[in-house]
Amino acid sequence: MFLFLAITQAGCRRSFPRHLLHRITTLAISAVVVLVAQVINTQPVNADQAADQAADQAARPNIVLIMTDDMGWQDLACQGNPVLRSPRVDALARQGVRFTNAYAAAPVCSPTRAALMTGLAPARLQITQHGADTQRFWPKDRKVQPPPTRHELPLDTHSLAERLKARGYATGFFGKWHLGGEAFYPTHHGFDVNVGGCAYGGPPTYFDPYRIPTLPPRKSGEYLTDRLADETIAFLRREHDQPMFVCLWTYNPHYPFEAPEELVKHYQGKEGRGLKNPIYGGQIEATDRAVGRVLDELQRLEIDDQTLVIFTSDNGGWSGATDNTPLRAGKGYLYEGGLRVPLIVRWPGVTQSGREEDSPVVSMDLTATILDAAGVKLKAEDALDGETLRPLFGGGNLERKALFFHYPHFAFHRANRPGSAVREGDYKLLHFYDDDTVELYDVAQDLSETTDLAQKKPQVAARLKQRLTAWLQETEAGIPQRRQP
Ligand SMILES: [Ca+2]
Repeated sequence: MFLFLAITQAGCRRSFPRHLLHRITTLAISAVVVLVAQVINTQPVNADQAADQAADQAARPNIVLIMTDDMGWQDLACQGNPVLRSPRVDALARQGVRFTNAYAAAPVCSPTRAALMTGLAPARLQITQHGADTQRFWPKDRKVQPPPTRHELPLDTHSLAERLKARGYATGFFGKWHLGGEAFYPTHHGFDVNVGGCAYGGPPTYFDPYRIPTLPPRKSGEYLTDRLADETIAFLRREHDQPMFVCLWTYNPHYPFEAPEELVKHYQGKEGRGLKNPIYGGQIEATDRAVGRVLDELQRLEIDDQTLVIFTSDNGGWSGATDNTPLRAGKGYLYEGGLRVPLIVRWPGVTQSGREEDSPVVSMDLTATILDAAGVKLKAEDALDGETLRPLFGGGNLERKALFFHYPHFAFHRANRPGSAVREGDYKLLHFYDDDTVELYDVAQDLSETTDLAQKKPQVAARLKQRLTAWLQETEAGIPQRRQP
């Protein structure tokens, strides 16, 4: 109609006076508007529909998803660390639910990031390694060859940001992405804004100028985590008249060791149980400070009671930087030190303050929880590898019986063994591909995984191994191939 009017207007310009033409156009538009209004008014008014719409609006809380990088299970005071200070995250734990058996989807960065963003297991996504699996990670005397892995989040996956954007959310990404180069940046996965997200697995430096392609320098010497908090806060101030989905995926406390002097000072001379490096202590505290500032802003904007806040980490602590005791090993291993992470959920009106929850949960559950909170309904073919945590908050249970992990690679340190793992109830079975052996632990009784029960409980081991094999087949997981000696 408007195209027709425009053509008519252009064609008649020479023979009609301009003011007359303008009047005809205005009258035609008015007629259309009246006609449309009448059609709308003749629709039957449905009170249920109106109520549904109102409920729908209310059912879109803001979502702030904070994920730290390499923060270990013991890297917070509220997790039991005797030295590190984390008052703001500790306070969040007192206001929400703290999970004591939370797992990252993988023992290294990118697979967990991809899993959280899509709700699909790393094995299913075929994103199982931290970036490209380069030859420098392969020991010369390796018995198996790792399978191929993707290191970019494919554009045809349905990301959290895309699904929430379709629900009317403003979407902002702040921090470390590590899911591909420019063509795969957060802005290609449903985020309106990307500050700091790029292909990097760690920052070249934590001090401005950062040399991060998506984060222009601002103030020389400024600390990266403070800057990311500033950018997140600016987004909250700008967009809070609509539901917001904010990812603050801090680069911290990942390598390099760099922290503000005033925070490092506190940890000097305190090395020992819970602290290997005073600078790392400063990095944890800087992270806590940034989280606190973002939480303060939610309160200042009076939207904290309409905001679901999740705090977690992408894999276990790197043993070169932190003390994962009492857990066995660290980042890059399928033992608990590599997989177990802090997890706190504060969901106003849903979670009870100060609760601890010991059900085993995994990164993809957070995806499902967020979609549940936002009222996103998935089609059957879009089923996730996670479950909403909502039943747990009401004292119920999750439906699934086991959690699965697949890391068929050599980590950056080359000291691990490519393997897969399953946790069912209190038992955890690890299967290693180099010599096709299994280990079985009761992680409730033996948190440090010191006593292998595979010989003592062959039936349990066989059952778990069978489950794991079936899951690997169902997800079409890439399996390492034995090399000729
Ligand atoms: Ca990481």
